[in-house]
Amino acid sequence: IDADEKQSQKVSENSENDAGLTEEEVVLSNAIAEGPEAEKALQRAALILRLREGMNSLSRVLKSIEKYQGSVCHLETRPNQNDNNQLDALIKVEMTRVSLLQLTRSLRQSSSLGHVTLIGEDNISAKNPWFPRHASELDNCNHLMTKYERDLDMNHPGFADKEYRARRKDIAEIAFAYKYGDAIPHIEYCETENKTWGSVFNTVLELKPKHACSEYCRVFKLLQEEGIFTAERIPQLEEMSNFLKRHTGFSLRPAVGLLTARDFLASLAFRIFQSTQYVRHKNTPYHTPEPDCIHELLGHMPLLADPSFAQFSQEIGLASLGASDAEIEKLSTVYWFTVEFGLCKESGVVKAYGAGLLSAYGELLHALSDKPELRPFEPAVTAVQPYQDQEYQPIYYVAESFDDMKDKFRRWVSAMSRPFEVRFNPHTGRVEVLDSV
Ligand code: HBI
Ligand code: FE
Repeated sequence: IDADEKQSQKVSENSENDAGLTEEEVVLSNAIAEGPEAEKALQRAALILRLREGMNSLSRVLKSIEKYQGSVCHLETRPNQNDNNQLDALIKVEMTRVSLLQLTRSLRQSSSLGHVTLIGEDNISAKNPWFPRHASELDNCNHLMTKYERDLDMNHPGFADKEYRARRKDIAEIAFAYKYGDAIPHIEYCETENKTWGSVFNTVLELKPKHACSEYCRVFKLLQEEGIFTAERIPQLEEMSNFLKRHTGFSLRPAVGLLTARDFLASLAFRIFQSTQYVRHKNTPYHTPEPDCIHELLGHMPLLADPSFAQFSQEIGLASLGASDAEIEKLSTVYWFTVEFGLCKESGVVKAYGAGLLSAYGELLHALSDKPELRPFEPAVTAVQPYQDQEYQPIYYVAESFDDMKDKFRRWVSAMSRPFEVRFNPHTGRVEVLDSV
């Protein structure tokens, strides 16, 4: 799963505003109201532009940026979906506020001349970043990775299957319509879908006693006893959510597909897991290029009912709120090597706890064979480890225990550059911000 995530991450995290590509009136949100010091300070901003004359427009835009003494920190373009002669561009610039104001004014004027349209801009200010303060605001945190945004990708196993695509569309509608506080809609899974679940369920059933960590096995058994985990039917997200609430206060909300790391991690801060509700294609029961509900239910849910693991998950989420893009990248790498592909030790024996392992037996057997390299989990090191999302991992990180992992993670996070701290208040369900500078 999570294929091509790295490549698509940057585009999607920043091109949120282009969803409908409406040419809305853009207002520069930060007025120059903070005195001469603030005026001199460099600030970053992301501009999203439609280049009506392709590369020609691009060079004109770059010249304007230069004219206002800005520097370009990041630039990417892609052909416009409706008109291939036009380009959509994301340009991150660094410049003073005054210059930025002048630049955006000039770009808006160019818009009227026709060669470029300023679709959106976002002042990336380290001082005042937006992030959700309450779970209800997660209604705004469901941006998809672009790869699967519209229709299924050509290499997707379900690409040529009309019926499958229609099914995916119906289930996607439910997630799009979902709002905080709603009950998670019931999905009537068909026989084929339940059969696919059954195949994966039975392999997990067979492999877990030997290879899964004790926390996973403990909750798995509970889920069986409650009749939620059976080989016959896919559990409903609503019943699973209620189960989790009783054990750790975690709950679920339906997600349309692979979300951006920032949005996905933010929900964890509120002990909410954004879970897909659709099922992988029937022809590839043991593989899915993106998360599906079989992966979420069999891989993630059991451990979210474990108190120590739930705490660790929430702390990754809290660390992500208001973090810089570079830090989000590190946090999602830590997430990758722990929540998705983590191994741990139990009386000297290595076991799996990562969801990507526990819901995919091929990689599970590979991880616990003598082929990959195993290293001790060390956040600072793990966070910068390049990773594989197309083939099995060559390296895995092994935790001593969930508590140890959490302690190490906490120590590492406290050294992050964020100029404030956050705390989750369980009584109000709100994230409180504590200024530390
Ligand atoms: N989105 N729906 C969904 N499910 C995930 O498991 C998921 C995601 N987006 C990103 C992600 N996982 C991770 O790989 C990290 O980048 C946080
Ligand atoms: Fe996952």
